[in-house]
Amino acid sequence: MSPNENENHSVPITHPRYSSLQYRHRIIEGMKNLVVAEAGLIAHGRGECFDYIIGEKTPKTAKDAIKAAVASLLTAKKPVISVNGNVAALVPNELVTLSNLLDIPLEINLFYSKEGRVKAITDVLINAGATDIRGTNETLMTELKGLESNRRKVDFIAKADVIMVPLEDGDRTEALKKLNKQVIAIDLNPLSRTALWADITIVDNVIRAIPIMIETAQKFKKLNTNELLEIIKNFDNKVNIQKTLDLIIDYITTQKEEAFKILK
Ligand code: PTJ
Repeated sequence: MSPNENENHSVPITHPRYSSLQYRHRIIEGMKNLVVAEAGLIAHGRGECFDYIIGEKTPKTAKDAIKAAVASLLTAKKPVISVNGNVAALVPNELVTLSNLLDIPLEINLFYSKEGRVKAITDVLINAGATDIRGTNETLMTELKGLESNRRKVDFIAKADVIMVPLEDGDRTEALKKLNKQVIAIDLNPLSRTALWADITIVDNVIRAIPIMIETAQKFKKLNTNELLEIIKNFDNKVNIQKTLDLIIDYITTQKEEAFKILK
């Protein structure tokens, strides 16, 4: 669902930041319903700030990373998509569409443990049509080595070879890498530890990146394994992050020139 549809709000549709404010509203509602952690509001604000300096649109570098990510998910033996409160509040339908299209489980994995949160997120995913949700049964959980936060408790992630982590805090990607797992991150901050440790880093907003992943998955499902492996082989995450940082510098330089035209 686009934020312009079916949402009751007090923000006029003509407001220049209408869409952005609608997503804020989803995060706030999510917090009231236990889906989003209190800190999720702050995380969202940090994301907005980074989104601003990439021009609030998907850069070419993110599109290239998305191609490698989808190829990687399609060729993986045991892929999984990790779900936290923010992503469940922002793009539940898109997340479920991607999971169903690629036949990949969604695993709820939270940094902030609080009574009722897993149930609230499970309900959101079920309402969006999810058929394979993991991370809900404590008896199936094991602990990831090298991680002390609540994120250490995992189910299918322990067995997975490729893990997609849309929008999250620092140290889990590092822990997953030390366990020889492949990590795909979506993070608006190209300098975060998650972004730097991941094998494939999509520097974009999850609200834009996941729909593009869906389109890409529809196309790539027609490719054979060798073609998909070639896409992965031709992708260099280090070069891609460097190019993203250059793009940010260029954007800020242009914005500086624009600001000077207004400043007296
Ligand atoms: O639901 P939980 O308990 O698992 O907690 C989730 C949050 C997000 C609260 C937790 O993982 C956290 O505190 O994360 P951080 O350390 O604030 O990091 C979040 C990262 O995601 C930052 O690098 C943000 O720039 C980035 N980010 C925020 N919003 C978006 C985003 N990246 C992509 N799309 C966004 N919409």
